[in-house]
Amino acid sequence: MAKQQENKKVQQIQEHTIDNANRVLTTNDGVPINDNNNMLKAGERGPALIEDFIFQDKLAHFDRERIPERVVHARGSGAHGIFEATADISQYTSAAFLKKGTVTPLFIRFSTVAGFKGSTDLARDVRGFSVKFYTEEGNYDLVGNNIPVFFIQDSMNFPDLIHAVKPEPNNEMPQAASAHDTFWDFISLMPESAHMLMWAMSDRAIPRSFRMMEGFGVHTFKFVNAEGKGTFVKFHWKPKLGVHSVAWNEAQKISGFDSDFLRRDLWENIEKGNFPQWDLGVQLVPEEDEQKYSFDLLDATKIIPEELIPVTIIGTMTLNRNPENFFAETEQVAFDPGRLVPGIDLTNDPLLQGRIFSYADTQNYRLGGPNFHELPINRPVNGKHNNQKDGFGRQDILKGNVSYFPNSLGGGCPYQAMLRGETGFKSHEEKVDGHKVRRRSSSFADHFTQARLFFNSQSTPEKEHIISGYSFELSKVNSVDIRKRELAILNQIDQELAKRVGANLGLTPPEQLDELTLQFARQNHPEYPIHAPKPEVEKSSALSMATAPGEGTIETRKVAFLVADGVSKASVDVMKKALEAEGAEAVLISTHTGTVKFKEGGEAEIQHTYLTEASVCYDAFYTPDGDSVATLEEEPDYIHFINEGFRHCKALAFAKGAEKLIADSYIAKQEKDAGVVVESKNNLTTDFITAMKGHRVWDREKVRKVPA
Ligand code: HDE
Repeated sequence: MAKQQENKKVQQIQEHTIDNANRVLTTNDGVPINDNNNMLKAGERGPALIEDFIFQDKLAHFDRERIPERVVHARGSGAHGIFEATADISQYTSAAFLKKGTVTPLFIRFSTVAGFKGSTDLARDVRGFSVKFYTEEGNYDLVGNNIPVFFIQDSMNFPDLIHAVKPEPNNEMPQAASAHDTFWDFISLMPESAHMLMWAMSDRAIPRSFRMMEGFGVHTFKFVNAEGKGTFVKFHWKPKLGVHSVAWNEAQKISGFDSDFLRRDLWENIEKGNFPQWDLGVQLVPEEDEQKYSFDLLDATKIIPEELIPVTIIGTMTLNRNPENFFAETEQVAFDPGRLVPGIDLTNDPLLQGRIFSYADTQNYRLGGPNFHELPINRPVNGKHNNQKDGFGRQDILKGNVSYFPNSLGGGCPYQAMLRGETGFKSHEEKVDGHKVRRRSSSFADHFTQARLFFNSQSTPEKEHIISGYSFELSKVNSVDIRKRELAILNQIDQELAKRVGANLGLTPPEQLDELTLQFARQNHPEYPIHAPKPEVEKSSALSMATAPGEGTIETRKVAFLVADGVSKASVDVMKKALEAEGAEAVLISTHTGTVKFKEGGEAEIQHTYLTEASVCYDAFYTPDGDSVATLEEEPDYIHFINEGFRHCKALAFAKGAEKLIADSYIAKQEKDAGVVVESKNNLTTDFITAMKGHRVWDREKVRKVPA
């Protein structure tokens, strides 16, 4: 296991960690068990006896092993790590963990939203990106997503959104998929979802790795400095490995070959010591500028374009340790955007406000009562001291006879921070003056400008993928009315987009929004549709994965070396060495497990075969020289491997003697392709590495005719 970093949280968790090595098996009361195979019976063939407390102890616990899965974000993967603050931002926030140089332990959980706990990792979906910082001033949870906006603006619509996207209630289908009628019915009646849908239909919703995703706090929050001055803030996590996704056809196949693909990728890389890192960045808006922009900062369906307000990096997160136990840590971790620390506060974003109720409420139910804070993964490292007591599963043992405030018998303790000249958490003082209303602000009424900004900011292949994404999803919708309703929304964003999706559905996009859509939108904005204000920014390179930061590394990328007995060791080694120097990983795939025999003598261990692995689990492919080439020529699964890798626009390299294998594949039909590296014409290693650095040769899709 990778070396653990020592910190307070690691120590705290270790105190609760059990090691069974050299221990006798006991009951839950610690009584050593003599026989764990047989129930207590009246005679060898007789009935079981009710007095068998050992059997009861075992079965009663087993019967209660399951807890409710999370109502959303049920499927997740966690890791421990640290955050190091690297910039002085004390003029904006007094948060102690953001003080330059401070190192804070943390736990992260990535998740999909719609699927059940056992569903696939590569569903088209938003990914949760939740971070719990165990700061010296208590736990701070930044519970975000890998997409910076959300489907809806007001919390009141959340249960409906989730009911619409989850499997349909009559037959519980489909699993972990938004491509069905109820989702698009809801979405097409809610034009405020237009921007989020654009992201969800893009490749952002099918990440190559959790390690290669951006994270966003989504809402606008507030920093508060020592003088009590507030500054609006949006949080961004920027991955050091760049932002990368798989292709949709690939995602569907990965789901079949390895539904744990993203979980495995995270786990294995942390085990190997490839600790993933993200920079934490902030966009800061002075309070005075709250009303300055064409969009409302409190509207969670809007971003602040980075061209308008740049992202300032304030620290780095490193994930360096896998959990010891999935249930105890990843399943029982309880995130809550209402876990704030001094220096960070909420805003009046109506989506954020509703979350403040929902998370603690759901934990109270899911984790069986009010003492979930005492679970090791949730405990603050600075201890908790209050007068809350009792309840199911209480673990802390409170000393003394005082459990109320104010008191004199306990010396007034635990004391209120202000009574001893300390600050503690103080809500930011903000003037609030209004009528009690159930209404939507008119500043929330523009639904299409930023959807258009997103679409316009994409590269050509990314646009094509968005068109395919909508076409796939809407083709799975049975109701033609719903399809048309959504096409009308697309038509408000971009006519070409609507036309292309329409053509795939055999429909002409309606000019105007559907009457039903208008009817619903007018419930919030009677004057709908409004004349949208002119945006400050019409194209943003930060929104495209093709231009997002972090490009150009192949660190931790997995390259399949396609071999068979008789492969040349020299040909394997030269590429392996070059790739490993760049931090990539070579994985030998052969016709059988065990070992592969080298032409020069000697052998190497094989973990994967053409039967057990598929091209979709790899980033690039190399076929070395040797007698293996003759075997591969006869191996249909090998041909399928390279055809499919080619179809998914990945880099392929062929050593000289292996080049003839191209003739048996569809690669032969392409004239020129920067991602196909052949030793006779290229520099085998450096050109292959350059091709891999581009992630994918998306241009290949234009001429793709590969039936893989
Ligand atoms: Fe959540 N969300 N959410 N959500 N959410 C939950 O809390 C909820 C929203 C997000 O890894 C639940 O502990 C409401 C936005 C993540 O454990 C629940 C609303 C964003 C996770 C809940 C939202 C998120 C959750 C289910 C609208 C991005 C996984 C289990 C008002 C900023 C946390 C749980 C983890 C989980 C409610 C909207 C992100 C039911 C009511 C916006 C990453 O409390």
